[in-house]
Amino acid sequence: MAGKDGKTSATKGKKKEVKKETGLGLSFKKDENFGEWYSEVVVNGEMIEYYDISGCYILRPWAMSIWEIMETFFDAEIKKMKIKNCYFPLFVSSGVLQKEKDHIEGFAPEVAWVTKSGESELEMPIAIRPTSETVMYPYFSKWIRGHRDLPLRLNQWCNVVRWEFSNPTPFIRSREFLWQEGHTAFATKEEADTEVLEILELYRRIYEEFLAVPVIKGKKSEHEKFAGGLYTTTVEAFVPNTGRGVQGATSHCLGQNFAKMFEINFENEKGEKCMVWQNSWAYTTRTIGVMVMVHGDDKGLVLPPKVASVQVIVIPVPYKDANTQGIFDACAATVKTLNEAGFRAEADYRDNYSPGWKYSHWEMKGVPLRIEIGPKDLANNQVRAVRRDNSAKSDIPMAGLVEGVKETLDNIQQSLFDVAKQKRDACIQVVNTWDEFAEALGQKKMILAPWCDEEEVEKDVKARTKGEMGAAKSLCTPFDQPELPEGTLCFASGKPAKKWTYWGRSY
Ligand code: 87F
Repeated sequence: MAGKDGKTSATKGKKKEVKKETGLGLSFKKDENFGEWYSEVVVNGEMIEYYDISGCYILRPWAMSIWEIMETFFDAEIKKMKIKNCYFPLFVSSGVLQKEKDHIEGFAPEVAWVTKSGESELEMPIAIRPTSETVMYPYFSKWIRGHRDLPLRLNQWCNVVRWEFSNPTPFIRSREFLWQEGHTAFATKEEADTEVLEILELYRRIYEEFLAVPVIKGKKSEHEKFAGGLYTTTVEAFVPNTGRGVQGATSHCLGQNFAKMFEINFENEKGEKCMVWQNSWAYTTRTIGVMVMVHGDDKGLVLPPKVASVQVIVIPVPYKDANTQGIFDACAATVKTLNEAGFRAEADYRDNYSPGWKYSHWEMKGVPLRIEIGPKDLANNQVRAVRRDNSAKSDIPMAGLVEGVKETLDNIQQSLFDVAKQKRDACIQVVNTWDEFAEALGQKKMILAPWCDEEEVEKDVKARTKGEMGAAKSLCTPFDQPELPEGTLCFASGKPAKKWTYWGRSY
């Protein structure tokens, strides 16, 4: 029977069980009901609050701090590449937005418009940027005159709005999201090509080194690339629980398509008029959602130390007749030592919660390492350390605190990546025939298959796999290509295969 809250008595019973212990906990299990688990974990982990407009979410400090850590890294890296930050307006006039008709055509239904101020209709509706090509490129045309104005390399950190209609999901698919968008112009294609890969490598590092999420670098098919560009490169992640690929970030070479449309020309050394070569690239707050999906567990979020705003939570465990002040002082000293060594550590001194409640609370929030200090630890001049990722416990002598914590956090970071990679790799299936492909898709695999690289065949794959779960599509052609033996045939068309490509369902 469904209860007041719409849950069946079975799920309610489960919830009660968890609640009895600590007052915290998740009512859904990651392996049993992934969708509900995800919604619950981002809310209970205090990353997200739902908002009264569908597809819009509040990013709470716990999520925003992760975004800022990635931003600090990426911003410093692009500045080393002489890319400069700027800010263009949020609003786009309809004339400018529609200037590049082909590019906007397919996306038009997702563009949000402002039509009124107060009670009066605007003379012309104004669009809210879904991306900034059409906003920026008229000014590229104005600012670029001669070869000395090149390269022009700009980036902006901002929000964009895309009025999506399908299944909004916090971080993964929201109607407003945060991103950086880079837009650059060069005199030569070679320079543009080089930058595409340099940026893609930074995206790989964000996923693998910061979020501990393995990704595959590759090229999008003609069908899946950004239609306005020349070619699209991507880092593709995979969520084993749902068997879906996720486009993690993209770095496009736009070629000269936009230069032609927006008349972005320059005079070269010989005084000849030339068109620039352009790139654009972006990563978004989706990164955070992928991280949650990959590492989270039945106790809540699991944050990699490199992006956790609290890496170590110190919890006093006083006993009735023990030296409570001594324990609190040891906690404060521990936090101070760790902060001075550069770790993000905090203590939870709240006296209205029990240590057990605090353990669950910080586990839910995914703090990588918990330090407990009780009477025994105080007497032995040590702390008890408990890892979030695998629950392993160890005693660290106070004298070796900094070294011990450093080693443990490094180990957690590496281990999260290794475990995620192992799970991802276990989901990769190499197939050669349609039957093998269909079977692997049914098993939620990420499929590596030899392909003839024809757009019609990809459309056909989509059509043949259409169903409740969504169609399969090409995810990317990995740069790292296995050997393709002479005479290998396409899994879908039976024609000679040209390359190995990853396929699967995706977000
Ligand atoms: C939605 C509405 C209008 C994606 C849209 O990937 C336009 C668009 O152009 C649109 N959704 N796109 C493609 C964005 C391409 C490109 N823009 C700069 C990027 C990286 C950053």
